[in-house]
Amino acid sequence: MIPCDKFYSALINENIGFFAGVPDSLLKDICGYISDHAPAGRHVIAANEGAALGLAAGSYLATARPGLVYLQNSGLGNLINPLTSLTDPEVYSIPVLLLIGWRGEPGVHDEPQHRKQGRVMLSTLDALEIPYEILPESLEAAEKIITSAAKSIRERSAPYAIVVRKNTFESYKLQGKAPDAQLLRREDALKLILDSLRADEVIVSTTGMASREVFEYRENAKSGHSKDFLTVGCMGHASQIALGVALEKPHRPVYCLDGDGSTIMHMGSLAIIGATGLRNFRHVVINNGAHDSVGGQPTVGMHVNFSAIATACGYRWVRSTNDPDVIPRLLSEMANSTGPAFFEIKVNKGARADLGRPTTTTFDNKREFMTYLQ
Ligand SMILES: Cc1ncc(C[n+]2csc(CCOP(=O)(O)OP(=O)(O)O)c2C)c(N)n1
Repeated sequence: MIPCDKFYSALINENIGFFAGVPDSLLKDICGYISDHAPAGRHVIAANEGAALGLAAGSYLATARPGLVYLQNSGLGNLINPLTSLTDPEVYSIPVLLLIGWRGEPGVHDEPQHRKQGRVMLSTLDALEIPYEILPESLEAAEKIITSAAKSIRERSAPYAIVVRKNTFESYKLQGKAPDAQLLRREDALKLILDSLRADEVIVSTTGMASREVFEYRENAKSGHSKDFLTVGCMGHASQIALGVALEKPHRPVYCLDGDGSTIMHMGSLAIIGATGLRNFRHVVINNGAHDSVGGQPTVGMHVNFSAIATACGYRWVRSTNDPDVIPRLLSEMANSTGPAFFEIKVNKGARADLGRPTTTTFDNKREFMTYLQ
């Protein structure tokens, strides 16, 4: 396994000192190390992977030094446009090193949302004409890969990818502040929301642990899963899935249970929601200021005035709180409000160590949800 500090030093030795990306569970140790050690202004946890590539391109334009963009392979889709129309040798020809976490590697057990992407990732890189190397586990071999990758991006003035398998990096614990004793955890906030739902209300929950917690809540309550669409993949799009449902079912209240990282990833969607003026749309953003599901790396969530944004986008009922005691009252106000409604609940990051995963399939989930809506 590769120690994160040595990997980071090898990058710095190659004069790759600007970092941007969206964190990944498989890269959590190296992402955590970069978060704690890159100097201010030289590391940006980006809104999405395409934005990260934009940042690295901008840094290169200003310094002539290539940067590193890290991502989970789920984010390759977000990267394709800037890879083909910005950094590509036929456009601006900008060197950048990609560090890609390989979820869904064939032969390695993974969740359904990762399998296709895992299978087609190398052929996607081939199709994009991006050379790559799979990172070996030994430090010495890894250092050689970094050297040859750095040479390749400079000589070709184009991207090169290093693909990272599960368990390649040694563990590194992200530094963090102690939890705020006043705040709930995401799971407790979800419980209050789910407790408050009325019989005909449906939800679309976001990627990561939130959907797993919703699933477990329903299991424990033995209430079935037919009112929930669990967006296990496709990070950042839960609100638009919920909006599509809400448009088609204008008499049924539809809740989107979102995360701050997911909301920020495609924040333009808020403008679209506001503009629809849909009375039955209710957007709850559970803000823990982190990409909690993949290692807890910070988002800018706690620095964003989501309420002001939602209001400016045209949401009609907007509230934000970090006070657990007022959440039930505000949920009940939201249930009686004319939407689009927006409710930000600030919580601590962190989850139960024994949190499970959905035991039903994605197909069951889709079928039951559709049957319920019909
Ligand atoms: C396009 C894409 N990029 C990255 C990921 C990896 N990923 C899964 S969940 C998650 C964090 C989500 O953060 P947030 O919405 O704030 O929810 P939290 O985990 O904090 O509850 C990330 C980065 C992904 N699934 N898809």
